[in-house]
Amino acid sequence: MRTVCLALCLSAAATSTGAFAPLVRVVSSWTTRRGAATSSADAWTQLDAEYQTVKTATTLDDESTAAPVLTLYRDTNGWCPFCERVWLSLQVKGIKYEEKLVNLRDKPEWFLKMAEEAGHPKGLVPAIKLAHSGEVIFESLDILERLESDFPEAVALKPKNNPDSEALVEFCPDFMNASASFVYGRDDEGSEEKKANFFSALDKLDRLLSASPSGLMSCTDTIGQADVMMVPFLERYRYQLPYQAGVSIVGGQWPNIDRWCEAMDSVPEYVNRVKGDEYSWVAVVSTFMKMFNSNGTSLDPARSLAADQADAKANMLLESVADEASTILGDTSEGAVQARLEAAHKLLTNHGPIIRDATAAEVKSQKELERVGSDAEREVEELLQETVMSLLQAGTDSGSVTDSRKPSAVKARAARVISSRLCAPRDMGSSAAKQLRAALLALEREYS
Ligand SMILES: N[C@@H](CCC(=O)N[C@@H](CS)C(=O)NCC(=O)O)C(=O)O
Repeated sequence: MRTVCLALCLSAAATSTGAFAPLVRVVSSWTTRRGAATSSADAWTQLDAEYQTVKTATTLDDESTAAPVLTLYRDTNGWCPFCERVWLSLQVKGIKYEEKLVNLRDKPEWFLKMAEEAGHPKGLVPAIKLAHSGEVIFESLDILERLESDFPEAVALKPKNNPDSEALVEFCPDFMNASASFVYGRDDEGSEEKKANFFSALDKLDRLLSASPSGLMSCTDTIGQADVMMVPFLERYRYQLPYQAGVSIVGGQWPNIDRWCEAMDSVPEYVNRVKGDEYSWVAVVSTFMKMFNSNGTSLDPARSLAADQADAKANMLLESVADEASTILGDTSEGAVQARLEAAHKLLTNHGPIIRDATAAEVKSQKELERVGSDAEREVEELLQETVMSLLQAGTDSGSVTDSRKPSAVKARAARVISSRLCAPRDMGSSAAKQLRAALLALEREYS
């Protein structure tokens, strides 16, 4: 699967230089080419051919074609923190896996049967199935143990003879308890005490992290067990707690937590596929607040203000991507090129559902985001085709030359809707999402 190969691709790609020169020749004006296509299907076929050419020019020969050694079962939305632990471990260890996504609101029969047979009738995710034996393992921590023992040749995550890192692993359960009790129980009794416990857990985490030369909890240059166990939770707290609870865990009293966030943000296996990005976490805050509001659907004034602030921040984040679009799309690093290919591939393989979502009359999520109307399917399709071309041309000479565009309010609106709907890591990795948002929002400005 492509997601599995990406990390390997990127690290090996760092050694190849000048691989992108052919791109200037392979991509030509999309408007001219689309004009020659006789149908929308033809246009997609042409774009797919362009994509294949660019991919061949930029993908390394040593991309592994080995069969997956296990299957990972994780949630469809990419929100489950326990799945994220296992997912990230697999990426870091470089273990080849395939994925099966499980809709937690309507679990498939085959998954429940598999869980029952494995002695886990509740059927919680994550789970893995080993290809060689068919053994199915549930519970994130048990899975992490098995990945460590069953794949001794892969990168080890458990600390060895590293007391500072061991202290961080040991502290994980206490930190998780103190944080969960505050974050998910702050409206119950004893909220001040829960907050004090959470803050002293953050103090301790910061103190323990001060011993790490790299800033990571592994206390080495590569991420380890404590990083993998904690990041799914700290990622949410970092982006959502300012709105949900008026607490910022970064940018204030815990400098080593800041340092850890920075260190994690430079780990490709995390950022390129597994990480939930800031926009996605902030954009769902108001929905989560309404969903978990004990008074039904109307929020009290303080919560309502916090929800509005989160929505405003989400819009600001999109605006800053729009402002920086040319820099983002002009990035010719291997990581950026692979991210653009990932984004282009998603549009090529998934344009039907994206068009339906952008033009739907009745929507199930982000209901406040007004869609473009069901009569605009053709324009949305054209916009997506132009976006693919812009992703393939970005960073090349052709990328800086834009076709002159007639203003189109529908296309401009569609570009905004699709970037707002884009959720990392549900739809793609955060690096690919950044490139796709930049391409869409640059087009939004051109069409406005
Ligand atoms: N202790 C489990 C917890 C897993 C868990 O709670 N998974 C949730 C998703 S975050 C789930 O599957 N929920 C579905 C359900 O409750 O039916 C682990 O570490 O793997």
